[in-house]
Order: sequence, then C-alpha cells, then structure tokens
Amino acid sequence: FTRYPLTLWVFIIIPFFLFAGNDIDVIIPKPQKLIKSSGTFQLNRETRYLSNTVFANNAISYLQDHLKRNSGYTLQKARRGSKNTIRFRYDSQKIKKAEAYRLRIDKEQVSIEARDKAGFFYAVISMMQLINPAIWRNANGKKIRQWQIPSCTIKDYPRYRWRGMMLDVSRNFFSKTYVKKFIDRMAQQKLNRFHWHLTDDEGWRIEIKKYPLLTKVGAKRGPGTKLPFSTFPAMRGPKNRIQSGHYTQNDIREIVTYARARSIEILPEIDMPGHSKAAIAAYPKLLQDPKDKSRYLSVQRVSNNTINPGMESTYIFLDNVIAEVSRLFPFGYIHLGGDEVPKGAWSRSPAVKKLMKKKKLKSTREVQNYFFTQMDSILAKHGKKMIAWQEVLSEKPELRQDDIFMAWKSPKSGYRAIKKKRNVIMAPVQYLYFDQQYIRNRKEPGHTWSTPVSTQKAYSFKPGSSRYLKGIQACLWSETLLNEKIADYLAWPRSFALSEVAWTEQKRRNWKDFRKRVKNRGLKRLQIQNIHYRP
Ligand code: TNX
Repeated sequence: FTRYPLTLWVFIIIPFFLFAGNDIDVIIPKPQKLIKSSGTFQLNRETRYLSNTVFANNAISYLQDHLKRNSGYTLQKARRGSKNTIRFRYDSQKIKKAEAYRLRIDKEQVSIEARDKAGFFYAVISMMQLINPAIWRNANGKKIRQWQIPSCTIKDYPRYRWRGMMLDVSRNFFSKTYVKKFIDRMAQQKLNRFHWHLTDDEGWRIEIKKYPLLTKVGAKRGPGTKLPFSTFPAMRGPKNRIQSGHYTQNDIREIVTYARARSIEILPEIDMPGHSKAAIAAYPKLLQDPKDKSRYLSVQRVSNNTINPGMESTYIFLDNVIAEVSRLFPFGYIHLGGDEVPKGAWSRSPAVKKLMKKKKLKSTREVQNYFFTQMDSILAKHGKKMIAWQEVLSEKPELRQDDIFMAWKSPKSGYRAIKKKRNVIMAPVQYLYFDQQYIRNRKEPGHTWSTPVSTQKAYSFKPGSSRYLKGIQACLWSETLLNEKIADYLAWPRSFALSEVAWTEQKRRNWKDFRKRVKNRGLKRLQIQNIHYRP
C-alpha cells in the first residue's frame, strides 16, 4: 500500500478492481450496442420465466438445460408477473431486423424482446456469456446455486445473414457426438450455418437407402489408405489412416433437430463431378463411361475421381441421391461442390463426345456448364436451390439467380462474382481456411499449401458490403485433422474471430479489445468445456 501514492489508489487501482469484477464488456461477438447500468440480477432457484411466444421455446430450453446441469434445478414458468423473472416478449414493432434482440437486465428482472427464434436464442446466449463461465460446463461438477448477471441494456443484430463453418467429414470421419459438440460451439458464437462436407474422394458418409453400396463400400477404408500430406510429424506415424464410418439417416435427423434447436441450419454438400472417388468405387458402372480411356490425377493426386457428365445413368443416380438428401435436410439449399474438376477428366470418353456433338458444346468448360444446368433443374424439382464452389460460375451460366457461390480462392474473386450480380459467400483461404497452420512451423498441425492464418489474420478480414454478399464462413478440411484434438486446436480460438467478423459492424471491431475479451472470458469458456484450443 505504501509503495504507491494515495491518489493512484483512489483514481486507478481501486476503480480498476471495482470494474474488473463485473465487467460487462465480455461478449463475443461484440454486440452492436451495450450500455452498462448499476446493480446485478440474481438468477437462482426462485427465478421464474414468462413468455408470450413459442418463438422463445428453444431459447428457454437451452437455458433450462444448462441450469439443470450446473445448478441442479429447473427454471420454472411463472404464474403471473412478479419480481425475479426472465420475460420473453415477441415484439415486431420494436425489433425490426431478423435475428435481432433486445436484452435488458436490472436488479428485478431480465427482459428479452425479439421477433424470431434466432433473436430469442441469441439473447439467451448473450445473457449466459455475461455470467460465470461455469454455466457452459457439460459434465457434472460442483453445483452453483446463484448466478450474478450484471445490469445492462443490449441492442443487437447480426451484420451478415450467413455466418458459417464447414466441417469435412470425408477425409477423416467424425462421430455423431463430435459433430453435435461442433454445432453447439458454433451456437455459442451465434454462428448459424453448418456446412457439412459429407462426400469426397476419401469417403461417402451419408446413408442413401436406394444405393446401399455408397456406405457399404464408399465409407470403409482398409489399411494403407494414408492421406498424401505429411508436413506435420504426427502424419507420418501409424495414426495417419483415413477412418471408416458414416451417418445413418436417423443420425442425420437427430443432428438436424439438434442444430435447429440452436438456430443453426445445416447445408449438406454432395461434392460432384470431381472429388467423387468414393461414389465411383461403389457404383463404377453408373458413374463412369466404361469406354473412357482418359487417365488423370486431381490436385490432391487422386486418380480418375470424376463422375461422367455424358451418361444418362449419372443423372438418374444423382436425382435419386438428391431426392433422399432433400427429404433429410429441411434447409432450402444443397451444396453441389463443383470444385477442382481435374484437367483431362472425361477427355477421352465416347459418351461425353456424343453429348458435345448433340448439344453443340465446344469445351470441357461448356460440358461442366451443361452438367450444372442439369443439376440445377434437378434441385429445383426437389424444391431446393443450389450452392456451389466458385468454379461453377462460368462465362454465361444458365443458373438460377437465387443460387449462391462460395468464393474460396481470394476475396477479389468473390468481388468479381458480386460485380456479375451473383450471390456470394466469402470463404477466402487467406483468412478463413482454418485447416491451415496458425503460424509457419514444422510442429504446428494443419495444411501448409497456403499462407498461415493466425487468429489476428482471421480477425483482420474486412468482407465489405453488398446486397449480393450473403456472408462469410470458415472451412475445416480434414486431411490434416487426424483426431478431435487437432480439430479443436485448428478451430479455436480462430472461430471467435470468425464470429465477430460475421456478426459485428466493422466500426465496432478492434483487435485489442477483441483479444482482451478472448483472454478474459472466451478462453475460460473453452477450458471449462475441455476444448483443446491453441493457447
Ligand atoms: C482445396 S477449397 C479443396 C479441398 C481441400 C482443401 C485443403 C476447395 C473447394 N477444395 O478439397 O481439402 O483445398 O485445404
């Protein structure tokens, strides 16, 4: 006490501890508007909730689950208005934007207003981020009977509608349990689109009743099926094996329900016509021209992995697959891949030559256009719109205006598509490929083919704005994700940055301020859930 003068104590040191104790500026992604007031709300066994809308049901259950687990009691419904309540109120007058909410906390009550399910859910997420991070514990621990919520008013809405993450479960398989964890962690960050990369050369991971061999053959891997990348030392060991496994249709329905309870829509991806070795292994006769003499390698060095666009059987097969996928996933879009069709694919296929003659197609490019035009109308028949990688955007594609393209090569390539009045989701490798190393180092897991993506680099992404820019997403390809720990490590803490770039207005974003919130709260939340993040 005597080392520092009294003035320093009165004006700096004591106030610091006063405010540090119940700091409210802890939420990630940062809300658009947050005003602190005095006092705290005590959430305890006597607290009740009131609601005038079914839109709040998911939010209430989510809160109840966490309280049950970590306090041992159920948040009950109040009979009438009284003190110590959390009020959920539908209000489309006051709340104008989709997914927006207003959250007001004072000593007597918490009041939440929104106009849709997502808005109520995000209000609860913000409220939970304001209290002791132990609320996020998912295993049983010490029961906490009383939670302090600092008083404040928050008015909040997302900057972009599409706030996504992609997980590749083909190159390495992830269990249903892990996929659910992955989804729940997204929800904690107000991310709302889970892009599920379900098929690729290395494995077909979704049960299709009409074609059982897709999983019987296409989801099983024997010994010796190593992935070709070996920059990370662990990848040279015996654990570098592609995993077998797939999701049954019941698994899928369960995961869809789980995600929807957290305001997350699932975008399934069936990658075609390239990246299809697993499907071809299961049904070679339906998907490749037996007279095709072309031999080629993909950029990942997989041979002859491309579905033939000149055969009738291809379209019948894909139509049947899309029919089942459409029924499983309620979301309005299906992702059809379209990336990295290898040079030379089907170049010596009589079936493709015949098609080119019949339809007057002059190049491989035009054959690919034709393929996606056909696929787009198959999707339309099943009531879905198309999302695809940017390669599908050609000179004059006859694709529907509602379709969306994912720009992964660079932000610039995304802006070019926007100029052509095409809907775009930005997922540039330089900022949002979370399968890349954080820093260039032999001991770091992750890919090395692009530049490293530190958390700060991801945070520095400025996507811009346009009515054609639907939002952003990060991608976790799994060639180097040998296990769940490596997946966690590559995803966190970078996903905090993703969520804030996707949610918070540019002028509200600041790296130092963000880093402080991550350090003080974000990382604690990860620790409590045993998430193996990169320190
Ligand atoms: C490129 S990006 C791919 C993936 C790989 C990824 C590895 C894109 C549409 N295709 O097939 O897994 O690089 O980073």
